[in-house]
Amino acid sequence: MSKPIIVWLSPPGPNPWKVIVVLEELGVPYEVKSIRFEDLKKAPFTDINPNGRVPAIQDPNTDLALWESGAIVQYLIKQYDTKNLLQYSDVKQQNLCNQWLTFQVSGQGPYYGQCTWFTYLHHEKLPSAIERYANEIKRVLGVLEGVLASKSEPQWLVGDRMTFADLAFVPWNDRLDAALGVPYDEKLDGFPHVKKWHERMTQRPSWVKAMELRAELMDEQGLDWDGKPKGIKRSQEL
Ligand SMILES: N[C@@H](CCC(=O)N[C@@H](CS)C(=O)NCC(=O)O)C(=O)O
Repeated sequence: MSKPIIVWLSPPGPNPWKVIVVLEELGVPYEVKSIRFEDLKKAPFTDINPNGRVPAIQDPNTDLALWESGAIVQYLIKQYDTKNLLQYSDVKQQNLCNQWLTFQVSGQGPYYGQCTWFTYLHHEKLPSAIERYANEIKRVLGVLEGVLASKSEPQWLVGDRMTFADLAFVPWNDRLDAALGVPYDEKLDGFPHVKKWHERMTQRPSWVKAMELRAELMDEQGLDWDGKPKGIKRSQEL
C-alpha cells in the first residue's frame, strides 16, 4: 500500500475536486490539507505552489510536489492507474483523453471562473463582462453537447467508457448554478446530453464522497455550500 498523497485544497474552489474524484475512483489513499482562500498566496502554501492556487499535491512515494490540476491528474493516472480504470492503453485514445483534459483546464475552468467572478465578486457590476463569460460557458456546453450527442450510448468523451477526461469536467459543471446565477437543478437546461453525462458521474460513490468531504471542510471554515460565510444570504451582504 502506498503512503497517502497530500492534497492541498481550498474547499470552495472547484479545481481541487477534480483531483479528489480521481483519487477516489482509483482508491489511492490521500490526506487533505484544507486552507482558506486568504492563505493561498502565503507561506507555507507558496513554498509548495509559488502560483498560490489549489490544487497542489505532495506525493511521499515519489517525493514529488506538483501543482496545476491537469498536470496532477495526468501524473496520478500515469503513476497509479495501473489497471487502466480511467484511461486507455492505446496511443490514439490516450491522446484524445489528454486533448479533452487540456480543453477542460484551458477552455472550461477559466471561463466558468471568470463568469463567477464577474457575477458575484467583482466590485462593479459589468453586464458586458458577465454576458461575455456566460456566452462562452454556453458555447463550451454546446461543444460538449454536440460531441456527446454524436456518440452511441453510453456517451463518454473518448471511447465507450468513463475516463479521467470525463471526470475533469464535473467540478465546474456542478457549480454552473453559481457561475450563471440559476437554480441548481436548472443549470444544465438546454443541454440534455451534457446533463445525463454529468449526472451519471455525480451519482458515482467517488463524487458523492468528494462532496461529503467538501461539505465537512466548508463547515470547518464556517462557509455555506456556495462559499459565502454562514448566515450571509446575498453577496451584497458580504
Ligand atoms: N489552472 C489551475 C487553476 C487553479 C485555480 O485557479 N484554483 C482556484 C480554486 S478553484 C484558486 O486557487 N483560486 C485562488 C485565487 O484565485 O487566488 C489549475 O487547474 O489547477
